[in-house]
Amino acid sequence: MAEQTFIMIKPDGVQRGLIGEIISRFEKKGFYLKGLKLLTVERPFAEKHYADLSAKPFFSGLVDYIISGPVVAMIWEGKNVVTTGRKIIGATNPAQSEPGTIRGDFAIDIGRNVIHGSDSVESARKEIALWFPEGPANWQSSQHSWIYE
Ligand code: PCG
Repeated sequence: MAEQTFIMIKPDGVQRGLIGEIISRFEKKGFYLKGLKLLTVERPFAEKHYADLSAKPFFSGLVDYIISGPVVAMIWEGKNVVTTGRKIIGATNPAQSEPGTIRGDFAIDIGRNVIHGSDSVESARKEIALWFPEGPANWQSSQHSWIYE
């Protein structure tokens, strides 16, 4: 199966009207959207998603932020999508994100960094299983041979 990643537009990205812009960047690159939902998650779910960070001092603030409004959860698919998706998103701290990246263009503070993307193929697998227990959508793009050699 082609590589997949989990991408989430956080509540600030939704409130600021960035959903279309963000989807557009992944879509125009040539990645395929294989899952999409707008939902508000509850505290235990957000704590599970960020379980690896539970010892960090910013953990409870991070969870408050993620449950503060709806998020857009997505599965994106394509060659190298985990690493390339992280490049499209930019560095975690927007102060270090390059212009041209999503965070470089649209964010200022690390605690309001608009978007999340899985940091490895293994985290992607876990995050997709958590957010999309029903699995990805099954469709193939008719543009495939115009994007891949
Ligand atoms: P994300 O979702 O890519 O991965 C973990 C998240 O924790 C990160 O984006 C930030 O939203 C958040 N985060 C990481 N480091 C810090 C920090 O030092 N302070 C705050 N407030 N949030 C952080």
